[in-house]
Formats: sequence, C-alpha cells, structure tokens
Amino acid sequence: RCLNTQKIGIIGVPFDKGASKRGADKGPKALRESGLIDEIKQISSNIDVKDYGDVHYELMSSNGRKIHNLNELNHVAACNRALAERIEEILNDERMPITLGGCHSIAIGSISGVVRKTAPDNMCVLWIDAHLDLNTNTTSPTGNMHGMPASLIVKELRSNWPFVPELEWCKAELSLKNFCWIGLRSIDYYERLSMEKYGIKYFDMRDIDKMGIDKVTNAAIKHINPNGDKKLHVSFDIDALDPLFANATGTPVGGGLTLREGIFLMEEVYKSGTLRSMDLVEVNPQLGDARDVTNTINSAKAILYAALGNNRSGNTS
Ligand code: 5AB
Ligand code: MN
Ligand code: MN
Ligand code: MN
Repeated sequence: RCLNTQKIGIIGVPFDKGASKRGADKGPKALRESGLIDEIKQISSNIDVKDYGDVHYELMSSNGRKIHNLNELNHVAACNRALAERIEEILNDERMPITLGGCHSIAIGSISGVVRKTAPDNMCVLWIDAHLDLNTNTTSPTGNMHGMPASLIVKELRSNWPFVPELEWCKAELSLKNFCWIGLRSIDYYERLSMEKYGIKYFDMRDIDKMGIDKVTNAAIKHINPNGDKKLHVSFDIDALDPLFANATGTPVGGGLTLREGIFLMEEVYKSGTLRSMDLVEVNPQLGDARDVTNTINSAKAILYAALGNNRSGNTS
C-alpha cells in the first residue's frame, strides 16, 4: 500500500459557536500558518494533499428559532450542513477528508458527509476525547453543542431528541455498536447512564493505565472493525491529550494521554490501513500563553502526521 498515492483533502472549519469559550474558530488558520500543508507533503512523496480552504455558511432561517438548551443552534446547524456538503465533495474527488476544527460540534457535519457516501454499517468511528460528547438538549448541563455531536448521528438516541427542523438534514443512521471511545475522563451524569443503557464500548484513562496504549488501541480497532473491512472515521478532540501537551483548548481535563500515547495510537490507526476520514478539533489558539499555543499546535500536527504514516524512525519515500 506504500506504493499507492495517498490522496488527502484538508478542509478548515473556522467555527466555535458550539462551545462557550471563543477562539476555536482560529484553529484552522493557526494550523495552516504553522506549515501544516508543506509538512504533510514531506511525510512521503506518495502523499498528494489538496487544501479545500475553509467552510463558509449562511444562516438558514432568519427567524432565529430557539430550542431548549441548544446554544447557537442556527449557526451550528447551518455550518454543519455546509460542511457535510464539502466532505461529500472531497470524497467524490477520492480524497481522504481531514477536517480541521473548530469546536467538536463540527463532527455532526463531517461524519454526516461521510455517511452519505458509505453504507452506515460499512463504517466505524473511533472517538478520541476526554469527554463522551453524547449529550442531548435535555441531558446537557451547558447547552453547548460541542458536547452533543455523537448523540445527533446515532440511531439509538434519535428518540431522545425533539424534532429540530434545522437539523433535519442530519440523519441519525449510525449505530453505537460501530463506535468506540478512547481517553475518557470527564463524563456527565446522564451520559454515564446512556453508556450503561446502550453498552457503549470505551477505554477510559484507567483502562489505558492498566492495559497500555498498544493493547487499548488494537482492542478498540478490533472491536469496531473485527474483519478490517469497514471504513474508519477518527474524531480526535485535542483535549484527549493531557493539558501538558494541549492546554490551548476550551475544556482541558488533567490526567490525559501523553503526546507519545496519542502519536502511538494514531500510528496504529495508520497501520490498520482502514482510516478513511478524520477530524482534528478543539485547538484554540486564543487560550493559554504563547508556549501553550505552540505546544498545542505542535501536538495536533504530530497526531495528524502519525495518522498519515509519518515514521518516527525516519521516512524513506
Ligand atoms: B468537547 C460537557 N460534557 O456537555 C458539556 O470538548 C463538556 O467537544 C463538553 O469534548 C465538552 O458541556 C465538549 C460538560
Ligand atoms: Mn473533549
Ligand atoms: Mn469533544
Ligand atoms: Mn473541548
């Protein structure tokens, strides 16, 4: 597979309205300005990367309808609808979409876009995050939609949602059976109840302490893709990493993955040969001091490069 061209499409989503802190909308620009695209090209001469620029959107309804506990619904819905279309376009070009967030609400659109081009049972999702992101508007303690993306795209939680006209384009077709979480350490009360009700598969930080990142990663991949024939989407929230390595993010939680664990995890994902699409979200260059911002951007890039086959022992093509 090394001889085949790896076709990649980068799409930025300068959007932060799913979070309460401002600044995640500056993530794509900060990543690009730090040399992301050129550095991706240097991983391997087989890589063909195209930058699709940023998502732009217009609000759908001017009446500004409000729905209980869904902050900035109109913006979140419109941005994600536009993003889903861009993801479809990238997949039509036969490239692997890499979505640069932006807050994690943008996984609604990125994963919806992928589902349009894939039978829902033919894909699986690895959600790497300190948080579960499985709230609905009735369970969320904050109303922030970056804590809800997973629950909007799975069928098991469909009936827990009211009719939200703005999100009708977002079909809940995936099954929680095809999901696995890694890195959890901050889960809300009702999210915990859902985990038990639906038997959600996850490896939290304690599992990583006990088993090590190698066993955890490979057990997670095996669980959601036992025959290796499904297409893998990775939704990587930079707050999965410990704040030592990624403090420039809106909801940091201590006791997280080391950068080395994060890199190893993504190296194994690459080695699985199943990665088809990815999000990298919640980088917020407006938080922390200058050193935090540099660390966070460098960590985010290292995670991405590992996912694209960068070899810590040196690249040869
Ligand atoms: B992130 C919290 N569970 O729902 C909520 O960063 C935090 O995308 C969500 O994982 C964090 O507001 C969302 C308390
Ligand atoms: Mn998170
Ligand atoms: Mn998240
Ligand atoms: Mn966050």
